[in-house]
Amino acid sequence: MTEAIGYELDGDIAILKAQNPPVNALGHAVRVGLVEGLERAERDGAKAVLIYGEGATYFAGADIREFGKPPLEPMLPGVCDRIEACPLLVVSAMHGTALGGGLEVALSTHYRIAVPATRVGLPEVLLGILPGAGGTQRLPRVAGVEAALDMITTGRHVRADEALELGILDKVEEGTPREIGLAYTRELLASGAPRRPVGEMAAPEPVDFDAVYETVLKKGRGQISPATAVRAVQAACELPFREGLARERELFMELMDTDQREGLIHAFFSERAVSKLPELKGVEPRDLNAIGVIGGGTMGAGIATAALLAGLTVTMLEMSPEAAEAAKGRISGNLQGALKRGKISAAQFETLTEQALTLATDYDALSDADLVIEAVFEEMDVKKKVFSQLDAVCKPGAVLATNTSYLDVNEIAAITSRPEDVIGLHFFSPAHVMKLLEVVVADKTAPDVVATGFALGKRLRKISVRAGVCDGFIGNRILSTYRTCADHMILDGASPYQIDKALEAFGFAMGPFAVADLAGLDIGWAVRKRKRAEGLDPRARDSSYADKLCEDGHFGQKTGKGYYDYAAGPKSRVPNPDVMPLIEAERAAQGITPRDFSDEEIVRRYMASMVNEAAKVVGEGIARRPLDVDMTLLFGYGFPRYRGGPLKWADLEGLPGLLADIRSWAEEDAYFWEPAPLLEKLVAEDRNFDDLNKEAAS
Ligand code: T1G
Repeated sequence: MTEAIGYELDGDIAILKAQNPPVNALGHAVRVGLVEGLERAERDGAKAVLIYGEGATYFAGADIREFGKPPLEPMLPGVCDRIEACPLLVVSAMHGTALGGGLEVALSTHYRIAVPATRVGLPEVLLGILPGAGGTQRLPRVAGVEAALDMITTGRHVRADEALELGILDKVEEGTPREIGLAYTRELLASGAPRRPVGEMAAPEPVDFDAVYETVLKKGRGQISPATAVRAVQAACELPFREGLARERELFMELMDTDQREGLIHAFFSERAVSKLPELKGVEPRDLNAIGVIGGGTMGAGIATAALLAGLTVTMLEMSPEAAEAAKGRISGNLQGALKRGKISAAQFETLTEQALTLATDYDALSDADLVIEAVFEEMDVKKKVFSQLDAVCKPGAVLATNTSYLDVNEIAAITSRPEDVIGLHFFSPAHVMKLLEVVVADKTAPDVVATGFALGKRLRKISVRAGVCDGFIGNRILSTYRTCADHMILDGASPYQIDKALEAFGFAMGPFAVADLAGLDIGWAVRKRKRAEGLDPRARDSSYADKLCEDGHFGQKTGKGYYDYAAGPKSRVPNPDVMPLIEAERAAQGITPRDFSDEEIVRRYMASMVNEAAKVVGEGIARRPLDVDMTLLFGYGFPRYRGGPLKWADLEGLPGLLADIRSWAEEDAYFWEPAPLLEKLVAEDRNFDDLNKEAAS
């Protein structure tokens, strides 16, 4: 027997307990242990076998770290078939999260009991694959086709009470998995319950699979695993069980061999690795119970809402009682949304707005706060005034944070007597919804202040990314570059609408011009004005057609018109007819003869500019690892998850080809397309961004 599976005999019952922390992943040793355990139970003359998991959970799936490595027998489909065929009664007792291969193992046992807090699911499509150990054939037989299609194409985790209703579970009982498992198995033996192989159950009633396939494919916006999974479930209805399993395997192996699978697994592990910084090993964060927020506009109210929902007490500071009440109104509005979605109860709503939230108009109210986040107007003088006040009133050891999205955090810190306590915490709007948090580390920021920033991020369930100080940190700096690339293509002949269509086909929820309309064209306008005031490099291409749009009062969705006209509502945008004449006039003024762009070229240039700037960001140490950039773009800039992020995409595309394209475009614009030194270095050394991620992890 392997250590991964413990074996005991309790009377007539052989107990197989999984001991593979942290999540009892079904790695090779676990699979071997399960098969050997069954054989031993049969040899020992047991009447039944109970399978449960020690620690946090029942099996949470196949061991994802084994993907892409040479397969080791027994493989999971074989293990499930062996369990189902076992002549003894086999029972699963579940707790925690029985996911993927874990639920497939449970479905291959003859009876399933669980504790009430258990979640079950087949989330394989979220990893770019599909259930590959019988889940697409056994789940429809116990829960019906509709429920199976819903669970398999969404990957959602189903609560125990719903799983009981669906017939996935036979019983739900309070207690430990071992206790309820043993009691239930004895009950089954006493009642002479028969073995109940799911594979021998009747094939489920079919549905219109072509229609389901089309709907799921459209919803995937380019991700193919959910739609492919529909065809596997279809096989459960149309083919005998064994042939259905073979069809499932075929489709599983097809998906295993896709870039999307690589992209999604990169995203899975990177979102867990991004907040684990080697430099913070052993560094304890400071206390974090009471926080202050200065400025109750959209961002400040969103930050306060996220903190309240995370169980922190919040003091909201505004310049007047009216402004403070308005801030409270915004926060209540946000919390109403959480109430509507069932995230909080009416009683919790009351507690959060009436007890956990305090309004103030005097800085002294922040004297006891553990951490204060400033979210006031994005102007250096205003920020400096705020931080001088904070420096005067906040207790020693309080963390002073700025939510600036562009300004120099070192300059802000220098205005205080305690720059080591100053950090940037860059939230994204709406701050109580968007997952990304850039933790901006200034030159003098103390390690335990950085650790406190990450602790807050974890508490707010954010994806926290460490960023160094530069104009725009990681995300906005890279955004500014690929947006500039789009503007250049506009000048040279492409249209905003063609560019948006091409990037949406690539997988972005919205193209750059639709995003600009959503965020507000006045933001980009203010940035262009600031950069021009600071002095643009004479080699930089500039254009003013977007300024004219703003001068005419068109700021996008909030004014009803921008690049698009939203007269018929945000969802039914149509091109604003005023835009193209402005662009054509700009081209004429710059003496540019427009040319055609293919969608491929648009995507290639757009992505290459993103990758090139991202390589500069990593090369300069603004981002510690390439995966930090990937997670920033995934969780803050709508980058399609199934592509893993821009630098994962670049690795899959091949860095030499990208660099060659960048060098060829540098012949037409050496300033914008200056190749990133890191990109040149990696290509010269035949390495890629993933190599850097691995080195950083070792
Ligand atoms: N394989 C390997 N490592 C895993 C893992 C897995 N399946 N699941 C989690 N880990 C690691 C994770 O990287 C982290 O490591 C630690 O465990 C704790 O995880 C044939 C082929 C179970 C809900 O998709 O959704 O079965 O960072 O931080 O928030 O059909 O992990 O500490 O080094 O996420 O409490 C299907 C994936 C696989 C489930 C727990 N299963 N896991 O969440 O902890 S495909 C899944 C999760 C499959 C078969 C196919 C979550 C969780 P580290 P954590 P958590």
